[in-house]
Amino acid sequence: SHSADADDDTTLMAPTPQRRQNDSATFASEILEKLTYAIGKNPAAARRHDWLEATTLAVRDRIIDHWLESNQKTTESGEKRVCYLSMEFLIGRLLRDAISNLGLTQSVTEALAVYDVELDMIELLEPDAALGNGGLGRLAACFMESMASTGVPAFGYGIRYVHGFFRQEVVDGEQVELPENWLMHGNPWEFERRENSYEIGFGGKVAAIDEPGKPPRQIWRPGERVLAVAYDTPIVGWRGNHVNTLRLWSAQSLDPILLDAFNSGDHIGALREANKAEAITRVLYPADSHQAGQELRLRQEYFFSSASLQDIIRRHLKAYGTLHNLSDKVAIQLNDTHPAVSVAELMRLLIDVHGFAWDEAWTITQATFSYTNHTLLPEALETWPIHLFERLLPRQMQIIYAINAQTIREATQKGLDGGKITAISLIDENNGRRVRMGQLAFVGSHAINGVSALHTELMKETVFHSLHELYPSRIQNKTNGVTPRRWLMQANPGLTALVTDAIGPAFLDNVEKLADLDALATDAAFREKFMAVKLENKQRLAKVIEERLAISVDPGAMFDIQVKRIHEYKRQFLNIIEAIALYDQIRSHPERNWQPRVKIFGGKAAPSYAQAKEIIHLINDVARVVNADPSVQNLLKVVFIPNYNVSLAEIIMPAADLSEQISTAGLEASGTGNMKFALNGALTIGTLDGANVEMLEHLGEENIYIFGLTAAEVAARRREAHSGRSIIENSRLLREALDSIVKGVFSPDGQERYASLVSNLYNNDWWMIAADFEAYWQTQRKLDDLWQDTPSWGEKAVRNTARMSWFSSDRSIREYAKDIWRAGPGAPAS
Ligand code: Z57
Repeated sequence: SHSADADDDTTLMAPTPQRRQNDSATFASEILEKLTYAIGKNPAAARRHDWLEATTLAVRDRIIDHWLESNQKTTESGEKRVCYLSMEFLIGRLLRDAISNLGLTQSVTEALAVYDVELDMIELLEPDAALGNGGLGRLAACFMESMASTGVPAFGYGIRYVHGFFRQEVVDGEQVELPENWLMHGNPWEFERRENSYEIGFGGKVAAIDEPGKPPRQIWRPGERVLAVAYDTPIVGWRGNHVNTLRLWSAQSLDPILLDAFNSGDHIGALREANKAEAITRVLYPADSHQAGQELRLRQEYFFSSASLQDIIRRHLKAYGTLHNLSDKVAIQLNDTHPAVSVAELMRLLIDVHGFAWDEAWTITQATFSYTNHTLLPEALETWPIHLFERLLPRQMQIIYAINAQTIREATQKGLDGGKITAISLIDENNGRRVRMGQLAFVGSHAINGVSALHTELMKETVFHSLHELYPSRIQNKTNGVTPRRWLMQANPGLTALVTDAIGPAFLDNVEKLADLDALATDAAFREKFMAVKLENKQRLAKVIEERLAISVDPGAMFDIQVKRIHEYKRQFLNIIEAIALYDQIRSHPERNWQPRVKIFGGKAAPSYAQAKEIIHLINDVARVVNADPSVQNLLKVVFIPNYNVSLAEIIMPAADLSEQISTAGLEASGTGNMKFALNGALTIGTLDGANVEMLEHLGEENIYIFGLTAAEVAARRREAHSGRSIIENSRLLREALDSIVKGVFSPDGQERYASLVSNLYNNDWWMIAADFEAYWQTQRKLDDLWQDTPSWGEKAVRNTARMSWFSSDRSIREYAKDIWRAGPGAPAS
């Protein structure tokens, strides 16, 4: 077998004897050495890309020193490891992150200056690793960084997509998707571990084996096999104290000769198979909070789950020679249901391959897994048709039936009735028999968590109501967080310098110290410096907008920003309707005291999500008309920034005055953009949804602008079959704004373009846009008033930065480590 005894890990090697010097002269000579001997160029011939690569390689050497030490330490101490299984890791660029966490910013900058090269400039040439869609993938990346920073030994396990999230262009106001190719110039951060590959099977048959004297067993004989090859990227924590591994799997065909034999001499057939194998990790599915439902997607899920479990088992057996104590040494976190098939796969490996009896296998499985739920949206809950599941994974399907039978038996014993049994069942019988991955992940885990307090309560009341009744202590809350290294220190060096100057550098190691800023919120001189930094960040963003879109915006205006995936529940539509109403009002009442605003949007729509694409089109149509109208020139601009991604977010978050977090209450599980904005001193206009609720608690109600229906009120209106018609008829502002859309004011070339978008509000208003419009408008006008009062705005902005430290992903990770994983510093020895 390809995996037998393969010994990847850096873990058994001796620690490197030498520690490299970190002064700028040493760096200058090492960069030159890389340029010469790894790239084959001299400084005169080097292009900017060559400098990037040489610098990356020189920095990488330092990381490797720490990486080997971290692995060695974990292996020797026998500490428990966390394995974070995630279909997505939305990493972004790594060079600045690595340099900054290693404390090398100054020496690398000076070293490059020797060759007349600017670090800030070559950093921009690194491709943005976009192996994720949005919040879920970015959370996984923040968690990887925080696990390294807080010293939790961890592996991230995922997929090495050849093509990450698509690149978005806007052509004639519409989204166009272009393929992304992040590996085009190679990837200096990754290490291929050829020796670390596993066979992954699909299809075929299950045979019952009945040997005399032994209990009968099932054996899976797959009809297809592909190879999973590991690629490792080191993830450096703050001050380089600990380095973890992100292990991504790439699909390769088995040895072509083997395949040829497998297909009995059919060479062309063998090549076709090879292509099919490699297709598994070719591209990231671009649907966020929406289930794709394709067979290839299920193949991806099983492929990376099985490879990760085989790897975990191999490592554990090597160290302990038995799997009985697996859960003492490994905690596996399922990031959403995408890796939920792992529950059945671990059972298969324990029972069929390692000879465990069912009950012990189940005890080990449950003690090892835990599961994070990220959404309640019915269209995002994963289910797979039984016939597809059975054809692709016949043995796992049998195991799922057996888990289901066992669960239903338990529920019946505890007296749950028919309706509740239906809700608990792993098989949905109402939509043509489907496997429910949420139920599978739930029953296979000892802990299940939501990502904000509100979301966790709603999980108990809705999707997992009956499972919660059956297992009342399993669901717990772990509110999301963001890493302050990337989202404050790296993205906002101006603010970081100012804060260091004001309260000292302790907050760099302990972000809670940011609270010391609170006392400075009433200090006029400090506030002015704080707002001066904000202005510089806005100038930087204004420059990007000018360069990319040829729109000039005034950095003195209020930057009102909504950047996130485009989704009906996130209500970019509500925001742009407010912009239209504002446009109308400014023109009809030019004498009023309007405050200059720039409304900035960014985000991608799933390629198959028609309404989301219409909303992008509308925003761009409105932008074109408003920005060309001299009557509102300095008071209102509308901007849609194409291709929103992690790197753009790093420029956008620090430049916001106002953060739009306006989802229909009850639908945004947490939000994490909301945290990045507020940490960087933006005020929030938002609904009582997701983590906004907890931001309100931490910030105090005078420092956040909350409006609109609550989750309970939304649910009640939906039960009453609420529609927007009477609300629209009674609101002149809203009616006129909608009329202008329908009349084609923004789409003279396409009169019918937005007819259905608008008629949905009259007939249904599912997302409560009409219902919340008036409250939203009024709250925006309050913010206009506040904008005029510079000291008050500044005071609230400072308090936002001062009071957001609880939303650090270090805090989230410490909670997971203590309450779910029992791992990391301070965990009881096992
Ligand atoms: C995704 O990005 C999220 C949930 C999903 O079910 C899928 Br699929 C993708 C997001 C939520 O919408 C956010 O509210 C949340 O902050 C984020 O996951 C991280 O938990």
